[in-house]
Amino acid sequence: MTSTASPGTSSTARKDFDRDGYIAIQPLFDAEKMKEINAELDRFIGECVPRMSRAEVYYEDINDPDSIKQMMNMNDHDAYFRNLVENGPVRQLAETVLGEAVKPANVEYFNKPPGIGQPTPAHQDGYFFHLTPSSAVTGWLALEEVDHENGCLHYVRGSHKSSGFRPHARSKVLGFSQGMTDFGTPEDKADTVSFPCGGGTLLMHHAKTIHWAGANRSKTRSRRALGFIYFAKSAKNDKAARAAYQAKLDADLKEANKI
Ligand SMILES: O=C(O)CCC(=O)C(=O)O
Repeated sequence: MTSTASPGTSSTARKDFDRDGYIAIQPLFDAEKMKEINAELDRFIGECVPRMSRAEVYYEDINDPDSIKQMMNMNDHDAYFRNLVENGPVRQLAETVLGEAVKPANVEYFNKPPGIGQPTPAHQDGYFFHLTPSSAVTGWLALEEVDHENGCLHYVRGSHKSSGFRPHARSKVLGFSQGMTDFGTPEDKADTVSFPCGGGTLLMHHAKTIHWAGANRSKTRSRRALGFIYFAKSAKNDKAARAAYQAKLDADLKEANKI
């Protein structure tokens, strides 16, 4: 069964997060701040994308520059997004739910362009973070109205409590290199919660929380969001393993003419 979630509040954030593996703040940012963030994103695309590598900007259609589906490391390229991940309320929330100081790791852009936006396969982010323990969160900020038609996020409630990771294998979906191979058990289905939400909503999930999203079935609406990744200060980060994984992935995607 898929149910629609009720929003959490910041005062109960830690408790809700520990129980469910995610929280929702609806909204974290008001309409004026969202106008600013969306304008800064447009500026970023015009100014920064031309100097970013192919491995940092993915297109749904490699021949269509208007079909950006994902961007990585936005904080490395631009002071506005660096400040947003390092100093804003998203970081405060990450520290609240993890109960310790965090290291901002990445700002990503997740888009599903109208008509061609692919589904996001079920996965656990920590599978490719290479952290021990896998103590990290992703904040996911809706930049516009998101619903079942354009591809809202779904979480499997409580899935962060499992001891290890579920099995993953290479997925064919650009931007989500690993997908779960055993997703869809009766328990997965019973515990799935969907998050249609308005622009300005912030969802935050644990690195072990199973999540996925549908394709964008709208012919006219995009589905744009930002991801803010934070590692717990106490988690050990195997940078060499992570870099080796990324280098192999980049080489494979290049060979397949996907980037
Ligand atoms: O935006 C999406 O469809 C997926 C985002 C995601 O996997 C994440 O934030 O970890």
